[in-house]
Amino acid sequence: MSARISLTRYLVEKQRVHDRIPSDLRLLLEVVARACKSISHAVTKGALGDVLGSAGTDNVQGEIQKKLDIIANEVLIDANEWGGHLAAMASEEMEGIYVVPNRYPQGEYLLMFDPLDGSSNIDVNVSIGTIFSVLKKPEGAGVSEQDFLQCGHQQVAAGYCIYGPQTTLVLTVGDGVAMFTLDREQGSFILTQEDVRIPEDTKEFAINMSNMRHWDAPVKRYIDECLAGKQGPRGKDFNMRWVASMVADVHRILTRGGVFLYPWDKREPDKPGKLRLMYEANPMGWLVEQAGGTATDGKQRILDIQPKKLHQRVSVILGSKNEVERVTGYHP
Ligand code: AHM
Ligand code: MG
Repeated sequence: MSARISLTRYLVEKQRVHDRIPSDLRLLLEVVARACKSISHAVTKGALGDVLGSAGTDNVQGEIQKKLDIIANEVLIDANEWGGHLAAMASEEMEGIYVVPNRYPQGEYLLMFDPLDGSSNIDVNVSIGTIFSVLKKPEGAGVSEQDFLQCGHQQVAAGYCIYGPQTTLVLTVGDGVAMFTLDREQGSFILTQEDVRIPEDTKEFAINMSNMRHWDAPVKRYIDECLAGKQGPRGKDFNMRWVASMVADVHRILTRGGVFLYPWDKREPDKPGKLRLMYEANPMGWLVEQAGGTATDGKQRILDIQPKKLHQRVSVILGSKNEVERVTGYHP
């Protein structure tokens, strides 16, 4: 029987053999994985664990919080605050940053997360997930929100954990993408795929079609051409998928290719998009690039956008290289 490689062993080897990550970052990733395991347990319990439904509160973005949004946020904070590897955390569910309390040692990393992505799918038993991004804290005393405002290309680790038919942790530390499936009997994540690659071409797109009348001309043109199929300018039939959990849509793209779009639209013209740059677009953009795909906002590489605010929103087009380049090329 070939030896199963656990996430712990994978990370130890990344540190010891490949000298790819320092021990503090290894610990951080182990702790995030442990928190995801615990969120996965809560998700699986569903109604039996009284975790479904609304919490009756709004988050900083004015979105109704679900019970699981809050549970997942607390699990991640409780797991990460005492280990000494972090200086501060930031989350979709918290307005400001969470500085590690004085009673614990301060580390040199910053962790950002969307604790429960795909909130609208929680109660209907469809895949959801946790997205995370890790940055190095800039030199200097203390820690502030400003320290988080780094471009996505400065991330030192990023990933997500999808809670679906399987619980799968997907990770990059900048040398490719690896996937780990949770073995529930053993209680550990086991390496199930390395060197994940996204095919450069695809016949599958993902977009919320109900917003079509609000789109800008370049996105409308791209989707119109896909819909025209074999008889249209693309000369091939396209398939469509939209899970409405970014983790699930990105996971499918990492698995079999495709293109994902959540573009700016005219519903709220002052907002640059729906998805958040720091803890959704940046980590997903980096994973996609690490798997050979491309991620842009229609004009520029997502990872090169200089963030101005923690909860900044952004237009997102990512996935199979040739499709993302095509739709980006349609933008003036
Ligand atoms: P959330 O972080 O509050 O769950 O919102 C983000 C989600 C993404 O996972 C998904 O791609 C998108 O919102 C779906 O939006 P819509 O319901 O407009 O299709
Ligand atoms: Mg989200």
